[in-house]
This record gives sequence, structure tokens and C-alpha cells, in this order.
Amino acid sequence: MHKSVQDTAQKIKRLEIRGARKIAIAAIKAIETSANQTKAKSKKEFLKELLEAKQILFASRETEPLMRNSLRWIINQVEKSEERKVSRLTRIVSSAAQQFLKNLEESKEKIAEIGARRIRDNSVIFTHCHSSTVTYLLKKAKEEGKSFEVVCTETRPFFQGRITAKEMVELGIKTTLIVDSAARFIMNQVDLAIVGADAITSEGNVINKIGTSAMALIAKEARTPFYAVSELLKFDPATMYGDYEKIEERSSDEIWKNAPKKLIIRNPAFDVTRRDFIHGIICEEGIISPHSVIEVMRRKYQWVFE
Ligand code: RI2
Repeated sequence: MHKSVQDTAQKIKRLEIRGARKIAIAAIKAIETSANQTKAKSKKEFLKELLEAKQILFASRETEPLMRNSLRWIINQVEKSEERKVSRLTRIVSSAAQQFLKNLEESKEKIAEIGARRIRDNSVIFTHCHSSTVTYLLKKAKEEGKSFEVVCTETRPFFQGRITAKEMVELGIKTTLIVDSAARFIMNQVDLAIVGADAITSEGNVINKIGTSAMALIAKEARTPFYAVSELLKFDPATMYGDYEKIEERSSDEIWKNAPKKLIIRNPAFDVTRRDFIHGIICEEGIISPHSVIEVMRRKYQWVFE
């Protein structure tokens, strides 16, 4: 298998590349690079290589439907093409990859534009973990001249909340960092909670960094509106046919390296926030009710179901 695919899969596994968008973008680029350097002699061989690359990348992290949808769509452009010449098929992969990346960029812009309108002047925004989609939205609101504060959690065990905090401070936004367990304490003092998403299920539930569902519960009790910010392509079509979205469980070393031998440590990376706790999903089609996800997906991305 081509080095770009192996390297990227390793980096994703080790969290050197993280965040659903960045993971999808890296996987798209890796598959494009490997296609460009193929030694395949026939369409059959070329497709075999692409499918192997896809499997390696899929296995790098389990809860990544945006990556899966991206690679499926790109490979499908090759599968359905009448073209047989490998050099031409390579070009199909490149142009599909570029088109997909462009769409992702456009979605990000639209989400930020729509979401920034929800940020009121002089408000306090709560967020958990680091979502590049959320931080871009906040950047946009700041650029529009809105004045607001941000509260972010540390996000154990990997402290991705510090990345958010650093970015916010660099943008000149007044920012407060709390430990994850201070969420209940602080929730009454914020106006709005916004989190990212790793996956959306057919029922409109949102899967995001571990702790998100507890924060949504707390937000509901505190009557703080709770929004998820996500490209629609984080939707996992397999959930519609009965599959559960797999929740990645990571190494216990990330929590405690030299823990007592008999101690059981569990390290789930994500949890499921039920749709009833989510005011809306801020996506490229607008702010939608989690209940209408399937309907919007069918209208905008029918190919996901095929
Ligand atoms: P963007 C992250 O997971 C967080 O859960 C974050 O909310 C989500 O990806 C989406 O991030 P991890 O990869 O796609 O850090 O919005 O485990 O950047």
C-alpha cells in the first residue's frame, strides 16, 4: 500500500491528525496522492488499490462517518465511470477529491455564517473539546464585530479544550477555561452552548467528544440552549439500517500510564447526545431540528443512501 495512506492512517490513529473535518481532509488527500502514484495496470487493479486504501483509512478511527462518506463518494466516481485507462481514472480521483474538498470548505463557510448570527452581543458561549467548525464560527462572529466571551472545558484525557482556549485568546476573545466537572457550576452563567459533532445518526442523535451528552443534560436543566454544529455529511447512513455508530474506546494509558495492574480503566472517546437535548443542528442547510436530519439528507445528499 502507498506510503501516504499508511502514514496518514497512523497519524489519525495517534491523534496527530484529529477532529472529524481534518481527519476527512487528510484521508481524501492521502487517497488522491496514492492514486496519483499508482502502478496499477488495469481498472480492476486500480480499484483494488483504492478499496484497500479505503479500508486502512476507515480502520484508523471508528467514529468518523465524514471520512467514510468522503472516500465512498470519491471511489464511487471511479466505479461508475465508463473509463478504463488508469491515467484517466487517476484524474477522476483527483477531480473528485478536489470537488469534495471544495464542498467541505463551502459548507464550513455557510455554517459559520448561519451560526455567527446566533451569537448575541455581550453573550457568554460555552463549548467542549475542540471543533474546528465551532472555532471558525466564533472567529466569524468576532470578525463581524460581535462582543462575546467563551468558556471552554479542558476536555480530558487529551486536553483538546486547551487548543480551543488558545485559539480564542489569539483571536482576542475573553476566554475562561474550566475542568470538565465544573460544567454544572458554570452552565447557569452562560447564554448558549455550542459543540461540534463527529457523527449524526438517522434518529438525529449527535455523537461528539466524551462528556458532550452530560453537558447537554446539564444545559437542559439550566435552560441553556444547546446547539451542535456539523456538516451534514457527518451523518452515518448505516444507522438507518439498524447499525449502531461504533464508539471508539482508546487506550487506558491516555488516562493513567502506571495504574495499578488490576484496575479497570475505560476510555471511550465519544458519547451519544439524544436529539431531545439538542435545540438545533447548525449545518450548511441552516439550523435544523435533529428530527428532520433524514429529510434534509435525502434532499441534499441522496447519494449517501445509495
Ligand atoms: P470538527 C473531535 O473529535 C471533537 O469531538 C469535535 O467536536 C469533533 O471532532 C468535530 O471536529 P477528536 O477527533 O470536524 O478530537 O468540527 O476525537 O473539527
